[in-house]
Amino acid sequence: MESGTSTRTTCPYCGVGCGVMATPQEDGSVAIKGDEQHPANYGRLCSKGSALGETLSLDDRLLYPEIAGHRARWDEALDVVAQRFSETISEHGPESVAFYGSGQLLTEDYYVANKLMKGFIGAANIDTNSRLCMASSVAGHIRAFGSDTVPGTYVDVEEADLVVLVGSNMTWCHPVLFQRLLAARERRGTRIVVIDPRRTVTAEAADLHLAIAPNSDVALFAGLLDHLNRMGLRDSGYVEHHTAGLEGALESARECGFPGASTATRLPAEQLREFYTLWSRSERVVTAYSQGVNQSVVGTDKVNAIINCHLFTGRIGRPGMGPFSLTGQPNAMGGREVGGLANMLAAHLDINSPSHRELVRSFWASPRIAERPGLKAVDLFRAIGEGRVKAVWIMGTNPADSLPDADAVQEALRSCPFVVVSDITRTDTTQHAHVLLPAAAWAEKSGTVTNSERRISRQRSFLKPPGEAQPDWRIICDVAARMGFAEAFDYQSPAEIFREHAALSGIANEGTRDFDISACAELSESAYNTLEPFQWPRRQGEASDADATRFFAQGGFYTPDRRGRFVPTPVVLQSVSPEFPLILNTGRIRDQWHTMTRTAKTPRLMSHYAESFCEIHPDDAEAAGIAPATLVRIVSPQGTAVVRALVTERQQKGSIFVPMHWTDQQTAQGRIGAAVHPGVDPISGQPGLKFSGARIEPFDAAWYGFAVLRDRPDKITADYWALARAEGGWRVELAGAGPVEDWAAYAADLIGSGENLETLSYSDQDQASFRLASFSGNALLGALFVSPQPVAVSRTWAVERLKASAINGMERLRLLSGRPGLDQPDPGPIVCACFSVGANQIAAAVESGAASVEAVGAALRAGTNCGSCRVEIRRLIDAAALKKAV
Ligand SMILES: Nc1nc2c(c(=O)[nH]1)N[C@H]1C(S)=C(S)[C@@H](COP(=O)(O)OP(=O)(O)OC[C@H]3O[C@@H](n4cnc5c(=O)[nH]c(N)nc54)[C@H](O)[C@@H]3O)O[C@H]1N2
Ligand SMILES: Nc1nc2c(c(=O)[nH]1)N[C@H]1C(S)=C(S)[C@@H](COP(=O)(O)OP(=O)(O)OC[C@H]3O[C@@H](n4cnc5c(=O)[nH]c(N)nc54)[C@H](O)[C@@H]3O)O[C@H]1N2
Ligand code: SF4
Ligand SMILES: [Mo]
Repeated sequence: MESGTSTRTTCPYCGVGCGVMATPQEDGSVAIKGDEQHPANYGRLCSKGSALGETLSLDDRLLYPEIAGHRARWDEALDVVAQRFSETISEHGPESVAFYGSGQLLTEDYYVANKLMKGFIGAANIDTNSRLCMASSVAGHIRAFGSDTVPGTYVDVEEADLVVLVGSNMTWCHPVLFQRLLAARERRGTRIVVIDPRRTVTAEAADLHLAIAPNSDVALFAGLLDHLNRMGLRDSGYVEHHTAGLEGALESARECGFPGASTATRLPAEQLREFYTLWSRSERVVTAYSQGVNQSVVGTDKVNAIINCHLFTGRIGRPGMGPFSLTGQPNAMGGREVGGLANMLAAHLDINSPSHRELVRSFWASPRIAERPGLKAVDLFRAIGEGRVKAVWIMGTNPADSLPDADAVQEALRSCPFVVVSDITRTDTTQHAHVLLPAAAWAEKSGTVTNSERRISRQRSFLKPPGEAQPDWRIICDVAARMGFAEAFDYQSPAEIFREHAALSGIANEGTRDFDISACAELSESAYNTLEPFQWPRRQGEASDADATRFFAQGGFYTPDRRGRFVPTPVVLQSVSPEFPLILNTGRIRDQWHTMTRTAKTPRLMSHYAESFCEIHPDDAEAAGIAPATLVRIVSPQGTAVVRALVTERQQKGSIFVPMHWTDQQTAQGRIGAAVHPGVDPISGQPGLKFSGARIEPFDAAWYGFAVLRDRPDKITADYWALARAEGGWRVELAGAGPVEDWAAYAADLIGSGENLETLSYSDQDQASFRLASFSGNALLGALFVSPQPVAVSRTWAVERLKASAINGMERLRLLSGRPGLDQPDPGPIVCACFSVGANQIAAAVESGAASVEAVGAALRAGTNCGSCRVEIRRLIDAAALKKAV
């Protein structure tokens, strides 16, 4: 793409699906802006979206195919993949091979992968990381609606009087939608309720936070249904004409009732009552939910307990109301449309229906079609470990970290006779690959994605793939051709695949299936290239000017009798064992994306949290002998992880929280997936990633260290380390269980050594504390701080020294002492990633009179770009006010 030309594309991170304008610059960088015309974001971007330009560097990218760790030609690599898959199939049958894909693949990639597996290999062993993400929503939708349909739109979030966020940390995970909600609240006084065992930033922004006991959502909503019934709030017309099965659901609701809900959730009665009253009185209510609902062994029941309340009151499919599953990944929804899950067929057709199977088979003109559902993610990797699946192709996902019981997953991959991985960089998963295929990345790929509100948007390439990287759809088609299916996979462009996908959605549909984009079946290349974002359905022959599409206001469900279903949701209490008495909850932070293969490339995004942590309630920390900022070992029956202790009352007693993001690429023992329990919801097969039994113990550190480094170290020798990119270099946290003999030698190993370096060092008598800084000319090459306690050096300030143009005299001594001078105020931990504004700077602005988030923004710009940090700024203002009051 010529520099200066803007391309309209879509953000590759969350399911909000924001439009992005990417403009390559003459210096090789790319300017990123929100697309003002895109109906998901109208120009806004969050911290991750805004930093996309910084993730495009080619260091770490895979540039060439590899076989057994050695560079190979594409035709060699593709031959090996096709041959090994074909051999395995002919020897052991089609179910001995599998694909494991991702909600981050584009619809076109996904479509061909699914077609190859289900129609040509003839098994349904294609599953995806969406199993870890959306499966319970899909199953809940299908149980209630007969189809996997999200009834509402983003506009509903803005037009509601009450928005209930269940198990959603929307401030951090769907930031632009959250900003839209906050703007709507300004206009219309929307009430926001957050249901989350933790006091998250989202909970702090809410009018009411229900810190329920983990996994008690079913009881909360069963109790609500009972309350609605007692209050006579049934929409009798709707229930009578459009639904079935109410009695069973009411019975389980009655059994639970207010007392049951109260016991299970452990909420104060008046809080529970307040919530029930609010929900009852607000006709315009949206109940939006995410992983606190889906990632549970009772996830599908949670989904249906929520939907039951909406069906009962007829609050569905009309402006400002409805249940709303927030999809996680940029194309989780697109993956569901093409049938990327092992228990689905393409185009929302049913794999269990012989006529649907025949319909797809004849449309594809394929020799066979999968006869039954395939293995779901957790079972799939178990089958690999047990040798039942002998060849697997992993695309666009990192199961060695993101699956529960992740050490067992690594073991399974190690034992698997043939592993193919398509990725853009090296990960904990790629190290198990017999064949490694370099995929084109976001900036280089073209296709479509579907966001949480069923809106299909184009992703458009604006850079050439580096080295020999290829788009996923092409890699899959090339393998298919080599397996003997050239004709069926002879696509010349993503548009051609999209047309076929659209055509399939309309075949024998006639309103019997929700997913229908048959109006796009004839789309020309140029119409595809200029395709504007649109919401499905878009049926052939129907006007395409609808600015919002909704489902089910007038019934019309996709069950055989077209009635929606109430589902009984009995309350099953979850418990932990005395040996592993804490509930380990896992999830996300604001500035990282999953296993960090892209977001860890940007210093800005690494400055919010530079290492992993474990939120622990002060009482639990004390009982386990864990002091703030020390290291904690999390132990479960599955495995262990070591991270920093973050002692906070935001965490409820009895539970701990660890982010899912850190891997062996960034830290020594921080893969929390290793400690996560692999139990799944029996209906959806989705693992309960938010609830594992665990215990915590102190990691006995003989010493702690912190270093800033200009160059990435080749190797880090420490029992604990966490490495992060920083402006001008790297920062690393360290700790060791045993003594280090020679700190100067240790520092030289880490920082680098050379002839022309000037080194200053300091150590106390028993060598328990040690500091060293190395300079090359005027500039800092690296500094190491060691202490028997967690190192008390300002990280932000020390990191800033790396890019200081000249450090001389006094400044060198200050650096060694780890204390900023008065003329170099310490910004403190970074709060606003967009403008790199630290907590100390915000506190100083508050001290000098900035009493609102707006005033802080006016003084420092903090919070004025993406807005994702505004709740954290509010928290600092409130803390200062509290300090004044006491
Ligand atoms: N910054 C960032 N944003 C992302 C992503 C990312 O990696 N980083 N990933 C994207 C993806 S794929 C997804 S799936 C979404 C996930 O988005 P979210 O679901 O919002 O994020 P999580 O942090 O996984 O979990 C949400 C909350 O569920 C709470 N929770 C735990 N147990 C329970 C429970 O029993 N009941 C209730 N009610 N709540 C509970 C947790 O405490 C947590 O705060 O985020 C998307 N957006
Ligand atoms: N403990 C715990 N575990 C969890 C969760 C949790 O809350 N707690 N959440 C779960 C959820 S909701 C999700 S969605 C998963 C996410 O987990 P993963 O899917 O494993 O995480 P990612 O880091 O997004 O992995 C995407 C991979 O695709 C690569 N990639 C990027 N672009 C492309 C491309 O265009 N083509 C190809 N071939 N590769 C590409 C990236 O480099 C990266 O290695 O994690 C799940 N695991
Ligand atoms: S909210 Fe942020 S991460 Fe999600 S799509 Fe928009 S810019 Fe990307
Ligand atoms: Mo997800």
